[in-house]
Amino acid sequence: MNKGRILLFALVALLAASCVKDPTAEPQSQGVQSVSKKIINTAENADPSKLILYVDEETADLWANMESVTRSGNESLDALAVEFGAKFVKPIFNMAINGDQKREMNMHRWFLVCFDSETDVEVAAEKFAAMKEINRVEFATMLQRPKVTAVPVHEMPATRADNQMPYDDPMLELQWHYDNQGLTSIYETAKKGEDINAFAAWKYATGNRQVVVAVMDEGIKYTHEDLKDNMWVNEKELNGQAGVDDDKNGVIDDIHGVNCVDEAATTGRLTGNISWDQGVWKTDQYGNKYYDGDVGHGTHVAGTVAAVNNNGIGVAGVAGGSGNGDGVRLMSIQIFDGEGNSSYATNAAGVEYAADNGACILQSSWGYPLKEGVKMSDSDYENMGGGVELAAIRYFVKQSGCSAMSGNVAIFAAGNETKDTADYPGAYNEFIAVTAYAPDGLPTTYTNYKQGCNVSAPGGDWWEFRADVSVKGCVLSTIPAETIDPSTGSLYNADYGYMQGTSMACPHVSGVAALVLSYAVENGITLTNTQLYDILTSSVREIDSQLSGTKKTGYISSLTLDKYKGNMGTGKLDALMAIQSVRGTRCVPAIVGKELTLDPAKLIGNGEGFNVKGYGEYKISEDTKKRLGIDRIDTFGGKIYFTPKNAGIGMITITYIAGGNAVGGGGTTGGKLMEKEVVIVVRDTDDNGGWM
Ligand SMILES: [Ca+2]
Ligand SMILES: [Ca+2]
Ligand SMILES: [Ca+2]
Ligand SMILES: [Ca+2]
Repeated sequence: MNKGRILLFALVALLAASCVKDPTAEPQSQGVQSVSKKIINTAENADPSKLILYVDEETADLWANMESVTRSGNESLDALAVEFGAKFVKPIFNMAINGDQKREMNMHRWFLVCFDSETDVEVAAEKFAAMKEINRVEFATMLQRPKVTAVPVHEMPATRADNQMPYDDPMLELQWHYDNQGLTSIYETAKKGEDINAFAAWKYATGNRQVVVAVMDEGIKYTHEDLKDNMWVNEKELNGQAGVDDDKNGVIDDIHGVNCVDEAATTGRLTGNISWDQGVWKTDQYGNKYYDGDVGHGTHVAGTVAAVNNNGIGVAGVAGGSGNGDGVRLMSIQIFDGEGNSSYATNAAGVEYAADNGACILQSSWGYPLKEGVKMSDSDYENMGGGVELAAIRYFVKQSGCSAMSGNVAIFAAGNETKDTADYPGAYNEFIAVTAYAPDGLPTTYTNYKQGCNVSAPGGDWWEFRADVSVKGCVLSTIPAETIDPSTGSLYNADYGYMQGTSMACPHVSGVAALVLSYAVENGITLTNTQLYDILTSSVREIDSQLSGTKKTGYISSLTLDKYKGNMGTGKLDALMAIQSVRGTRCVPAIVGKELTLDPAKLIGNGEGFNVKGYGEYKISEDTKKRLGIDRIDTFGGKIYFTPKNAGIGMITITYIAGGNAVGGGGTTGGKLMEKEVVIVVRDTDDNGGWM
């Protein structure tokens, strides 16, 4: 087992400290704020040629219309621009689209200044911060590349019987994260049912073209055989002229999304050139060669959200459709390109692009960890800089990219530093941060937990006991074959591969969010983004009862579980429950081997016993009976009784009489006969502390 492959699947950037309140707040007292307090972060890990400035209203208007970088109309600022060799000053946000709302959110006041390479930006920052027109100065902190590698696998024929599988994608049976059969061939301690319950959910929703998920990551390989049909397409650019911004959205030739790195590094401009296989070989200080470049992270994440389902090839995606051109669409917001990374400034522009071009979910498997030893508090986060990025994400959340939802949602990976705090920005209470569990339903060794973490999803785990099969406990998805595998130095040369990380857990939640919205679109239901957040964090199976003692994670290593108790978020996201929540269907917990009583009076309203009577009739599918191991069902006094023998989730429709004591003669008068769908969630143990 190559140790180098195992760790560091997070995007890492060191943080810097100083002190200012709300990232976009006005200075508390005009003119007397000290220079140091206006400089939010440090130049560590920042783009050395740029500064991000938040300016006052007057300067914002001057700079928006400046003739040249040294002729803005403000002589003292112009003098500074000359002194430090500023090449350009440009607004970070595109005020030509939705400008009124952006102005209301003060987005017109953020500017990017680019300097000559000889300029000392730290000195420049001091000078700019000393100007009364400048309210904030941020160094353009760069995201750090994901230090990860995929383990490539070639497509292999299916072995599970067709009738056990919802779709014909041959590798779907290896995607335990959708439907975990508890196979030890996949993971030594794998447990049946530790998955997002996708198969059951797909009976209700599989995807919808109206839902656009922006994947903010490496570029998506949009030509991938198992992704290309679910790519978002900007038709005007597709059918337009090369080199021309045909749809006038500010980006030239943006057919499948934008690149926030490449040209942005020199001009601050986004381009439409998405790539996924750029990189260079470098030599470290000890003379060792290493690869610095794309590793397939973005293509892998995209496949989990929406690889094309039921197309007879490869894998399936959570919201990849049913094989009828009905998957959700993937927009590529490229923040890594070869050895290059995006910074706060270009990230912000990328998020704005997603908002202005119809995305409703921001899938963000990246983040900035807090400095070691720093405990999370509001002020700590504000010390990081990133105010411009936060402004963009807040703007994204306020837009509505999907007709079925007012507002959008942003979902982040919690991070992989095994720390008790989610990475920024997912740690903010206004965004979801996703922790990762292994095929045994227990926390992974790498996942962050506790503060700021909201919900858990499968992130996968290496297994070191049996190296030959260990990788199967990771998440299987699409990868670009022509990208270099950093661990071998040769090309992946395969279209599918395994990766692990909260980066892999996050797209499961984005995928379920996309499924819920697809269901809403198709059933004429409208939600608010707050409701969707609520659905994603409350449609969960509990995890805490499993979290005591230790878990073996290798020959000699083990993981202490108690510290994760209460700290993995609300629980493990269940796609079926999430869709049922939109439908308003009640979920009832049950225990393997224990008799369950379904009393209609307790399933209506708040369950306190309403004036309804059971009618003793029910509908249940043979599939559900078989799956939950229900051999017989008894009815007595209008109640329904049965004992499930297997863990799992199933649906039963019960009949009850509302408003009256009995159905009249022949069933045509008296109380109204009603049907109610109930989801039965059967677990293995009864010490589960009440997941409802
Ligand atoms: Ca365009
Ligand atoms: Ca064009
Ligand atoms: Ca497929
Ligand atoms: Ca959070």
